[in-house]
Amino acid sequence: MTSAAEPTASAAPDSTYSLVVVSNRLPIEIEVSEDGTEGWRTSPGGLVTALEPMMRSSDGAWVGWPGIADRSFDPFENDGISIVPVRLSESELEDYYEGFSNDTIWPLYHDVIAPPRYHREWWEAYVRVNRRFADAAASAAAPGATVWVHDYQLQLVPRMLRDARPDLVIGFFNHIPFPPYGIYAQLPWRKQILDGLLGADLIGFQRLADAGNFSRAVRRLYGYPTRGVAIDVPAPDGKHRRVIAKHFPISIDAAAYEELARRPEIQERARQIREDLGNPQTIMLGVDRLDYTKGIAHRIKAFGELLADGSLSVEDVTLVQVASPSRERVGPYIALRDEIELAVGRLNGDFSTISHTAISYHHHGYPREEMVALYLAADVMLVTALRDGMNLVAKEYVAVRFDRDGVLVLSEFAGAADELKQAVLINPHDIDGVKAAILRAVAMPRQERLRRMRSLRRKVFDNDVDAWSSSFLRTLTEGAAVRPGIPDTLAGALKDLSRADNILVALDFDGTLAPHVDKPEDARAVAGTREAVQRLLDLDGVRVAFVSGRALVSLRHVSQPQTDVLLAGSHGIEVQLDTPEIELDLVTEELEQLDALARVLERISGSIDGTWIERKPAGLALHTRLATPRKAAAALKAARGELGTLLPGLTVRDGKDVIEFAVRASTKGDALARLRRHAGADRVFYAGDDTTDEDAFAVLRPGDVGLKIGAGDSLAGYRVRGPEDVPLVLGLIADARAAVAAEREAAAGA
Ligand code: GDG
Repeated sequence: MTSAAEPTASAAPDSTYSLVVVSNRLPIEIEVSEDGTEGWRTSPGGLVTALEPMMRSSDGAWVGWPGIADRSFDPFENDGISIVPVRLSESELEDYYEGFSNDTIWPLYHDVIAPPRYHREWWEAYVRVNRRFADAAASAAAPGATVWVHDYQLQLVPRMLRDARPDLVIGFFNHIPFPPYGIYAQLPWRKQILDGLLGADLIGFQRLADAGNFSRAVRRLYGYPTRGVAIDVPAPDGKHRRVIAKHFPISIDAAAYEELARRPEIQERARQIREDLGNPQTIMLGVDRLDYTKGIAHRIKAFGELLADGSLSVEDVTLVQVASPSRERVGPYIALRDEIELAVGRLNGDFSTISHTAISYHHHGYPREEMVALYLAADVMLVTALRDGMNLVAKEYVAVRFDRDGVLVLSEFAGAADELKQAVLINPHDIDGVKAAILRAVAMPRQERLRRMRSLRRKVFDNDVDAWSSSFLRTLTEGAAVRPGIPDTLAGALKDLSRADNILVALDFDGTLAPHVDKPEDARAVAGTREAVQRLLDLDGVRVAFVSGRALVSLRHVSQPQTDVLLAGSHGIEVQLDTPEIELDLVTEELEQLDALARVLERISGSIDGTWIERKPAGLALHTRLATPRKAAAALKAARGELGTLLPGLTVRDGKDVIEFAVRASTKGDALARLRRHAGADRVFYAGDDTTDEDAFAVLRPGDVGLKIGAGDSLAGYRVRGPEDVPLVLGLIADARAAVAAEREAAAGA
């Protein structure tokens, strides 16, 4: 399970890490061998596995506590990842970790299953330690780096980091639930914690409901406007900073679990476990940290009643319960261990026989291989959490069952229940319901088991931990990280651009000048666009063009351009360049192809009922919606067949009940090239938001300026957040150009 790795002392951090992960515990811990020498042991948790490749390729550092109190360690490199250890004293561990994290926040966030304890000195230690983590992260992070903070022990770190380093992109992921306001409101430091979290650009939660609870708490306590996943937080400059609060259900390295399960020695171990248990018909399994949130007592109670009423017998069914030691110095955990072990002892005393034990109970941590063998041996997996952020055990069980057998009984109070709907879902508080679910699982026919497990496996493999971390980081770096306002570098580039003799300012419409709307005909440019465009049109040597994938007539309708604006519609197939008429920019050969195309399709549609043709600027569409399926298929086949031979170069697009043939595959890049020629421009500014705009960015030349609107990969050199920023950018071009003109005039006069 573990591998020892010697640190290399040479790699001290130098503030150049572009990805910094911050978590309470480091992914490694110190190991003292018998002769007293110390080494570092990797703990291969899911989070490390998920982030490792990214950390390596993007120059990553991990900031966290190394698992031993009162010891300082210099930063070092371990297995390709830079490690930045944070020192914690024994009393800080008591107050910050065992106290505030595990005896205040943990019970509060888990529906007050145990009463949270509020102590001011715990809170003070929490603030102090969070500050230390934030400082360590701030000094490790390169300018503009991405910092990903994990979990409930570090909720103040995002705000502390943002204040110290406004240049950073900050993400936070909460591994445990976020409670409803009625519960959250108990927390004496409820406003400080929210403010701490709101320092992040993106706050990730396990469930949709958690993100909703968080947004509601922000509305109630701060009154900030929230819309969907977005929260607008007032910024010091009087503007707003957009924070996204969204669910990203965590997962596991499913393939790695399956790989372990396929190993012959692990399968052999699973067989051995069954034999050692006396070959019962059914093995039920529970695997949990010994925690009051996991509903271990509820599971034992239900099992005990089933044994008592004779529905199950110890000859047939054994429950294996792994309760791995956890937080053993925290009061409620000490009491819980006594409670559970009393219940197990009683039940075994009442029902076990010399040859059959009712509950095989283990208060140990096991190597992962042993856990996988247990999952393989278990016919029924019991996850009865009273509240759980996700519950990875449920997903691990599913990943291991490559034989598609086994039944998962899953609490609806575990985050995993949102995805794993084909499990037997239970309310663990309803003991009769749990008993019925256990009986159903024990007796479930093989066909049903296979069907359910197949669907569960699809879910777990489709959304594995890799998908989880990439989706979080993508949202963080592409979306939330687009800062409002105009970057200084863009302003500088626009000044340069405005020195050229002739400039073309070419603008996509939907998503660039106008926000996207549900009905395309309702799209309108944001306020201020028309005035900004007019200022540009009034300047010498500046031309403005609108470029769109829309048909030109539609572009004209929604953009209502001033007469001097050049227009390119249908990705450049149609243009209107200082003429009153739309030009269909087709060469003779293309026009001949269009005629031939029309002749073939007219003949086909004329001979097959329910089909008709639609003319497009550079092609035709054959619609089959009103034809019988057989006739529709015949029409499509004829069209494809005949045109494939006659006009092999056509672009073909299949749609629902329609097939479209075009003689020209024009792109916005072609459109921009045409506009550049027409305007005689030395320099071009192009702004767009869509993937089709990438064709235009691709034809920009040195000195041109490409501006991407919003999130997403782009070839453009600059980016702003949304259409509302575009009039400001156009205003900057106009200002810069006017200044150049004034300079030139002054120089000419002198
Ligand atoms: C928190 C949230 C959320 C347990 N015993 C042994 C062992 N384990 C492993 C399991 C699993 C992990 O520990 C436990 O993960 P869970 O998700 O079940 O629960 P928490 O520890 O409470 O985790 C939870 C999670 O964070 C991730 O976001 O899902 O809701 O509470 O991987 O296999 N592993 C080994 N030996 C043991 O004895 N090797």
